[in-house]
Amino acid sequence: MITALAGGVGAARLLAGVVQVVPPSEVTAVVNTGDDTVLHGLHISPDLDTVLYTLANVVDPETGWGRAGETWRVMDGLRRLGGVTWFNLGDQDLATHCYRTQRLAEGASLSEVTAELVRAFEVGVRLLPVTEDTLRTRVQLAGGPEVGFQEYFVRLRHEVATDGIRFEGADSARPAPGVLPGLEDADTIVVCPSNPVVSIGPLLAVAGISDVLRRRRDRTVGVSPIVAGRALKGPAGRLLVEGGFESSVVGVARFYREWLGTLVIDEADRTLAPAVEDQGVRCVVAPTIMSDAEHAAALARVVLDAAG
Ligand code: FO1
Repeated sequence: MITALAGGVGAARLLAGVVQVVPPSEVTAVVNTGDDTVLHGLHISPDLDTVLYTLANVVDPETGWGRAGETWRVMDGLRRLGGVTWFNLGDQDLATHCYRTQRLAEGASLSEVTAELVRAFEVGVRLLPVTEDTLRTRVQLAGGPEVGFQEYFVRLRHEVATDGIRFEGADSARPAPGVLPGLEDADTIVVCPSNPVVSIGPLLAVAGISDVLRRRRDRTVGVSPIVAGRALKGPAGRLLVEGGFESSVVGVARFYREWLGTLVIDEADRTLAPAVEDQGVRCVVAPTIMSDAEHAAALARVVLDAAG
C-alpha cells in the first residue's frame, strides 16, 4: 500500500502517475486542508478538489484546479451584483462546494463527504483530509495584516513578502480517521512535489503525523518541488527563503531531513546530489517535470523503485 502526503496541483499530477503504476485501490492520499476556506457560505477544499478532479480526469488542464470545460454563469452574475469574484468558482465546481456544504450541514464529516465525492467521480484512490478539525493556513504579510491563505495566494497573487506562516487550529487538530494507520501500514510513504511550507507544512503540524514519519523515515520518498532553484508553480521558492531555507533541492532536503529518507531531484540539479546527501538524505536524480501522463508515470516508477 502506498500513502502519499499531498497538497494541490503537483501532488495531483504525481498521484495521476502513481495510479498508472499501481492499482488505485492500493493508494491513499493524505491531503492538506489548510487551504480550505468559506466563501459565499460554501466550504471549499481546494487541495482535496484538485486531487479529486485530476484523478477523475476532469480537472482544467491549464490551471490544474477547477473543472475542464467550465462555464462561469454564476461568477458573471456575481460580478454584475458587485459580489466577491476574486476567487474564481466555475458552475460545475460550485456543485461540488454546494454538495460538500450541504452534507457537512447534515452532520456528515469531511472524510465521509470526501469518500462520497470519490465514489461519485469513480476515482478509486482513498482520499483522506488530513484532519476533520479546523486547520487554516494564515499568512502574516511583511509590514501588513495577517490574511487567509487564499487571499495571499489568489487575491494578492502571492506577490507580497511574508513575515511568517501559522496553521490556525493545528494545536488541537486530530488526524482524520485512517490517516495514522495509512502512514503506519504503508509500504512506501510518498511526499508529493507540493509546497513544503504551506502544503506539506500543515500536514506535519497535525498531531502524530511527524512522529510516524520520523519512525518510518527509511520508507519515505519525496520529490523536490524545486527545480534549478525555482518552484515550477506557486510561491514555494520564496516561502522557503522567507522561512530561512535555500530555494534549492538542498533547502528542501534540509526542510525535510528529520523524517525524509530519500529525495528525488531533477536532472537539472544533478550536481547538487552530493550536497543533498550531505543533509543526510539519500538522493536520486531523475526527470521530475511531469509534462504529460507518461512523464508522471515514469516519475512514479522512480519514486516507488527508490523506496526499494
Ligand atoms: N487559484 C487561482 O490562482 N485563482 C483562482 O481564482 C482560484 C480559484 C479556485 C477555485 C477552486 C479551487 O479548488 C481552487 C482554486 N484556485 C485558484 C487554486 C487554489 O488557490 C490552489 O489550488 C490551492 O489552494 C493551492 O494549492
